[in-house]
Amino acid sequence: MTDYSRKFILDVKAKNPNELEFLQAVEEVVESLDVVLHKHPEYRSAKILERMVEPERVLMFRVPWTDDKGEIHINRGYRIQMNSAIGPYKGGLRFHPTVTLSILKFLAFEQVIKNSLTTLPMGGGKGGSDFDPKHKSDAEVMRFCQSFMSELYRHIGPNTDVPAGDIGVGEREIGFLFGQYKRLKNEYGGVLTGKGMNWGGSFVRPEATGFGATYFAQEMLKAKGRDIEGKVFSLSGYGNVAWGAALKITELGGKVVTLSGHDGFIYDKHGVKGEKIEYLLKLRSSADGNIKDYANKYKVDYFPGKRPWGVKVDVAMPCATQNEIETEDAKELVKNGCMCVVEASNMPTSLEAYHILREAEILFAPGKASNAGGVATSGLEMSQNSMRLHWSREEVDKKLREIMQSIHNTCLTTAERFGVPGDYVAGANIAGFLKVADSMLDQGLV
Ligand code: 2IT
Repeated sequence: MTDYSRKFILDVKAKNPNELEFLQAVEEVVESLDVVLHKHPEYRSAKILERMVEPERVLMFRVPWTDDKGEIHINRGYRIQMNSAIGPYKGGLRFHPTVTLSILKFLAFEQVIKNSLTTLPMGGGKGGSDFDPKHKSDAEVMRFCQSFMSELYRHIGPNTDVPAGDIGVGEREIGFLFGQYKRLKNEYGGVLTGKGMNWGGSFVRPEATGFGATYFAQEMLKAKGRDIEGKVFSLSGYGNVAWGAALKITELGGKVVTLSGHDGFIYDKHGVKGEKIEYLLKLRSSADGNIKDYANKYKVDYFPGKRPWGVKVDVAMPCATQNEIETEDAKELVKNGCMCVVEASNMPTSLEAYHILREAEILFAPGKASNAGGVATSGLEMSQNSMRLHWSREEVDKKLREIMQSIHNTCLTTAERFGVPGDYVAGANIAGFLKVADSMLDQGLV
């Protein structure tokens, strides 16, 4: 690493001392950009990277609400408006007790690069709350969402900032948020994505992240003369992303043998398919959401307190959350001859685990590229809202597939151009960065 990059990382650390996840995300990107910054002094002198790690705006607000018994609760709401060089801020809202400023800044930072790769005009943002929707009634979730939007509405809009879902925010929450926005602004528009099909949503948006990651995996395998047909996949999580991936992997002839929850993982040697995939939707809306319930229902092996990465598979696809593949997990994957890791969640692989996988020359797709299908389809939802029309399922799916193929191609050609052929991480980080950086140069010192 050049002195410039080393000093840059130290400065970001000094300025954001407790934001471990944010620092992790920045460090990974700087590792890839070293060669670009070295070759292009104009980005250095314009302090593009220094600007990119400083959010354009951070909103942090009180969210008071009452539960069904009348007790008052106070949560913390956030929106990080990270970068608007190539379009309005765009990115999900996460409702989960682990949400902190560091988590949302890492997600917003990655979102900027991810959105740049989608080919669509979207800047980057992220938001959410430490509110936990688990064990809450619909009425409680509604009151929370209404309170959250009562502050957020003044900061967002179809041409300003367009939030969507993430962990803990699905169609139900988007509905309550949208209803409150409409009531406060007296405006019906594409201010949120992931909307219901009857009120401005897009076909394929629910499936899009999992479908997109599978299309990406298909392209990676194809580039090596292989195919999804007959391949065995381990997935983590059981939510929206794992559900969409299981649907598409199965359709393309692959087999999904694991899923996981906060309680452990299941191994289903016959494959998660058909009705068992639909069952995930039920599991998601149940109060506890233990993956053990799947094991009990379908009589498969259950491993409490463990992650699925020790299972021998061809492709590992993390679909749950950040840092779910750590050093020991990566060693297991290498030992078992896993050929490919495709990140479907955001930053699931720790930096050290990634270095182990890279060392072992395992094909590796970074989430910024491989999970971009979700936000890309959000972009397509925005287009449809702006045009006030509705594309068919086939049309959206075709566009999603073309976008994933384009991202794959961009990663490979960019990696090649900068002397690191086959390095999807470098390709994604560099290509995503360049579009934003050049736009920032064009727009002057902002
Ligand atoms: O991490 C992500 O890309 C998302 N949660 C989707 C964001 C979006 O705006 O659809």
